[in-house]
Amino acid sequence: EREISDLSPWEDAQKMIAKAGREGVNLVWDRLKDQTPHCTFCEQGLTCSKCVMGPCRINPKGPKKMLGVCGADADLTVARNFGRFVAAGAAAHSDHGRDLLETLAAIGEGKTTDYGIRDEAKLERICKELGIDVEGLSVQERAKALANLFFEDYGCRSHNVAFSSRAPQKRKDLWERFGCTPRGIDRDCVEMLHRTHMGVDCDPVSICLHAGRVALGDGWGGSMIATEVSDIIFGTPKPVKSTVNLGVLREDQVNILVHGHSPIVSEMILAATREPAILAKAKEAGATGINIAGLCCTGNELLMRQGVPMAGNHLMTELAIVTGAVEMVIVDYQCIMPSLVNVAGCYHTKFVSTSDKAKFPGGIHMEFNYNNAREKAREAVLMAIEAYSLRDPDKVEIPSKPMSITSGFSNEAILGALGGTPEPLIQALQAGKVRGVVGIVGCNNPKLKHDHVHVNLAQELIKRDILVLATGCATVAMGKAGLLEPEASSRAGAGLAEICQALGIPPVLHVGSCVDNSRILHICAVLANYAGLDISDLPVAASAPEWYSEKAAAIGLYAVASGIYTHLGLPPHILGSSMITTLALKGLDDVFGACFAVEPGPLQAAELIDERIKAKRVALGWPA
Ligand code: NFS
Repeated sequence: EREISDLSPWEDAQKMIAKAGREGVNLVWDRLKDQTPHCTFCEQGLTCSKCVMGPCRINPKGPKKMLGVCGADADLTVARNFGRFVAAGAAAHSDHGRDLLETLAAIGEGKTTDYGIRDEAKLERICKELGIDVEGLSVQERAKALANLFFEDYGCRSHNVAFSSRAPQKRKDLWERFGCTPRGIDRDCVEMLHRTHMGVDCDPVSICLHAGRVALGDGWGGSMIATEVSDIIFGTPKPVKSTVNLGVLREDQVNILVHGHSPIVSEMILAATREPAILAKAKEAGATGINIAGLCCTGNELLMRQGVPMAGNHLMTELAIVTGAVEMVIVDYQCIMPSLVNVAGCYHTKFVSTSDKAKFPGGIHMEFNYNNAREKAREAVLMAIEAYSLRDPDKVEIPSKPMSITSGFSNEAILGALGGTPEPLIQALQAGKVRGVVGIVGCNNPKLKHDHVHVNLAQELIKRDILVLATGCATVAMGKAGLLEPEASSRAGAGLAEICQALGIPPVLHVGSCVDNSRILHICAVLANYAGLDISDLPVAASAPEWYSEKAAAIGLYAVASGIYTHLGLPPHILGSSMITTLALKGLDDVFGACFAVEPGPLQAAELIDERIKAKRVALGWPA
């Protein structure tokens, strides 16, 4: 039996878990308990239900069931499952990117007045970077030309996705050598489904290398397109102050939570809450205003660009509703637990879905598109205002005081703070004031104590003069621990503290949502290109300490395939194959110059990462 204090270290989470218990609300931890112990075949990746001769469970130790009905052994079964796992994650990021792209095309073709271009300079810069002749083209024509170029990246005729041109030449050569150059984003995902159909690719290593290609098509393709096009449409982030935890909810206001991933819907909801006529309605209903706060990555998108407060990360999504203070949760897609509809049903909370590809029975569906988004957003906010009168004050408990944070560190902002060139950062790295840079990214997983690994790993790394970049749900953990404020430099080692104080920045920089891990790839490429190195030569690493999702697996794999050593707090379902496990933990080093490490303990993980950073520094002739 796990005590509440074993589930989460935070006051807001603990109080809401207790409240849910009193009010009979079923939570993710209850369901995990019911599901434990898990099927050991599934845990090891040794089940196959991809055809109807099965389903099969492979027992590599034998003597019976060593092969599936088709003859697939443990290695092939694990590889097929993992390949599809990565492809699903890459598909999710890339399809999200496609929605931004379709919006960009609609702007370019004059089909929408609801959306426009907020960062014309970035549009121009990226057009030029990718070889579009912008001379004489209007902003609208540029948007259209860039959209058309990116649409090609999704198809099957491009030799490589456009942004792979950002990678160092050595990296691109290596991708060519191993057949990992990402071609079409959709093509490579589809090809993974094809290869893993019964009787196609029966070589586990070949499937894994293609998984690398699929993942690279996400990192340098779909995700990077999502990031850059979001900046073009909604603005490139600049440092901004905000707040985090369930204390951002307001007892005296209409609370609307945006949840999901794309900024397309959440930006419109935010805009609607700022309209005077709508605000007046909220006041008529007895509220002092409308409070919008974020969950998960669409929250990160609004936080980065607009300074909108974050209510919580993945494991806080049910608990946010348990406060009884939320009038509406409005979602697009990804990481939205289906249970939220039931939790919302225990309170007065309206649950609204907005995408035709993500419907939730029991919720309210309001389909948003680029023609009706502004109107639909108004409708939704008015519905939330109506719900305010249904709030039961006896059920309301806002459990904590908000923590303050700084966000908005896009690469443009980081390089801007450095005077427009990576030179000062290279110098700091060379001198060992900043010994390395680590991206701590990804989710929460109820199998692990909430945010525990995120926070303790980050604290340990900054102590060792390693700068941390945070994205996704890791961000909320960092914020709650006070690590996203410049004052946290006092918790860093002397060298990192000096740099942070000189620049007025925190030792943990929030660089965005999960698709914005592409910003980390990009800045690694900028550093490597500037120093004439490959990414795998740099003293950098990544960590997804509490990951759960297919998307996180795609991110981990594109990081490794890009040359970035990557720590995971939990293994993917591959342990049933010693061949694939050895490949992941060692063999990939010989292919990509980087591999995975699996370690649930934060201090041990910090040690592993530090060892790797030391080795890279020594190889460069820099002080360890
Ligand atoms: Ni990333 Fe962001 Fe969070 Fe995990 Fe889900 S919200 S896309 S997948 S849970 S970090």
